[in-house]
Amino acid sequence: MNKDFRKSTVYQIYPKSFCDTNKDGLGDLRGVIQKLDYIKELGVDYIWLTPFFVSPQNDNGYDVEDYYNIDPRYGTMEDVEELIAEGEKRGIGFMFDMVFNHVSTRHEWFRKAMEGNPYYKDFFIFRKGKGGGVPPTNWESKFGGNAWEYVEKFDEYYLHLFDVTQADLNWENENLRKEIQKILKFWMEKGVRGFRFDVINLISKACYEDDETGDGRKYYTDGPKIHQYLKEMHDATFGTDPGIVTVGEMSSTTMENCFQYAGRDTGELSMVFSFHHLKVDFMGNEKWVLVPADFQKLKNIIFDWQTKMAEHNAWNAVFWCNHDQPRVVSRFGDEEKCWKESAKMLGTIIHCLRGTPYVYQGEEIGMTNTDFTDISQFRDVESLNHYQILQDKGLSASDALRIIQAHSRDNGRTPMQWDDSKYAGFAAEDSAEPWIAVNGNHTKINAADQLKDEDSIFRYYQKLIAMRKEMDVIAYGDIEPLAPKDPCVFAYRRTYEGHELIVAANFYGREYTWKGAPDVDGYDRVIGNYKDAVSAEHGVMHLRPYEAAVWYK
Ligand code: TEU
Ligand code: CA
Repeated sequence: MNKDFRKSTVYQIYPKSFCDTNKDGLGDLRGVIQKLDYIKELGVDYIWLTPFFVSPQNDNGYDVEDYYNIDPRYGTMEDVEELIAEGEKRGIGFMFDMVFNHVSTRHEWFRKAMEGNPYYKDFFIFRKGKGGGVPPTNWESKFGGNAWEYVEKFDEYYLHLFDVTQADLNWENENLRKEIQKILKFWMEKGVRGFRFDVINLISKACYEDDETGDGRKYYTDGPKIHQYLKEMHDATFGTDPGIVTVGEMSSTTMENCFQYAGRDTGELSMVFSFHHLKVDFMGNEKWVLVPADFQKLKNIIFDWQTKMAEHNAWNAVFWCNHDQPRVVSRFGDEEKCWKESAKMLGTIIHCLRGTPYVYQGEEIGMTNTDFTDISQFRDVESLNHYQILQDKGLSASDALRIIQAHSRDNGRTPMQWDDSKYAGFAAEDSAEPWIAVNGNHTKINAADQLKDEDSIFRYYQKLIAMRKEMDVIAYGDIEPLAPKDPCVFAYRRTYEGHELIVAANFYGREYTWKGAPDVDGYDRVIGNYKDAVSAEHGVMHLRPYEAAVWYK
């Protein structure tokens, strides 16, 4: 099963929130098997599964205790083998999520390190403090607080860029790198068709110094040996099999580095996730604030990445949603009045871009942010930490909650809405309560209804995914931004071997007349989120609220 990743679409599953088959309130691997026909119906080529390896679940599996075994809460190795085989039957390949920047402090390597075993101690980053209880550097953990944890026994600290139970690995150590290669080969032999590498651009630390102007990220992001490490991993493992697709999650990266990470001939990865376009409702790098999304900035970033990555023969993953992000229809669309139109509009923008689109579970039915009204309903360690940090900074509990509601990763983690039953079909009605509450709007937003409705968001995503397969211009074409400075319109042109695709979208909920639009006379309108055609004549388009349409010639 070798696929062209440029024609492919990936569906991301967060198993814990997808489907629970044994009634314990947690989604599981058998739940994924059960829903493979649904995913097949959508038309995707790959499924990226977030981690289900043995883990204490402090960060929902991104804290891996054992890369070779399955957390019993998710299932068994037999389930994984069956899952891969069942995917294969349906022409769907699996991408597993490999977390190699850190391991759980319960991982055997860390336990041995803590016993004082020097071989394993060097798998981690232990450093002396500055004395008087001052850690080695002032770097901040991404989940809040200082990034170093004191170990009395050694009078040293270990580095954790994420939770205190996620200890960073020392990639300088060749034995560690060999262990990583072993893990990848193990899963390749099981028939895995791809990998997603968690925060992989953080593995090479430049030095351990105070960052007087920031949080430390300049010392560990896109570090000095990162390309060397990726090439080495590529050559020793997945590089030997051209059928394997890889995507690196690149935290706060630069485009120059991505030219190389995801270059056609650079021998590193197939493609990259970058996040700059999802920080347009932040204040700089500060996520825990409430500011309106900056549309101009969003367009600038997307177009900049689109055109420059193309110039450098490098490949993007294109996406709005994942398990770390709020739901896009709530974020950039309108979950109330124009729910369906805005969800389809946002899908149109992503799926016609140059890159491999990723659909996050529930996005294809327009799932929204949570309806949580109390902090006790949230589960994510990052949200809970920052709820406290915001109040320590002087915010009231209710203001802190409003910020958490807008930005929490739990917005993307409520159970998949399969139907309108008590637990949305995520779990049976007589199951244990889901580990995180179902959104009350599942009576209105659910997969069962949308499968019956030809005009649903699901059916629209299905068409978008099929279009990429049918039209080379979407998969291979060049991209030219249109009206990059227009305050309402998101539009671009794709061209390939004499064919042309024009994508136009009104990003807002008010009618808008776009003067200077391209003339689409003589083009076929191939998809749109309103039943009748856009009114367009001689370069003037009248776009209805959140209207999106695509023309082909
Ligand atoms: O996320 C990396 C990461 O830095 C962010 O997406 C992070 O969740 C957010 O920016 C914090 O504001 C990856 C995984 O996708 C995430 O689920 C894990 O928690 C994290 O790595 C640690 O493994
Ligand atoms: Ca279960």
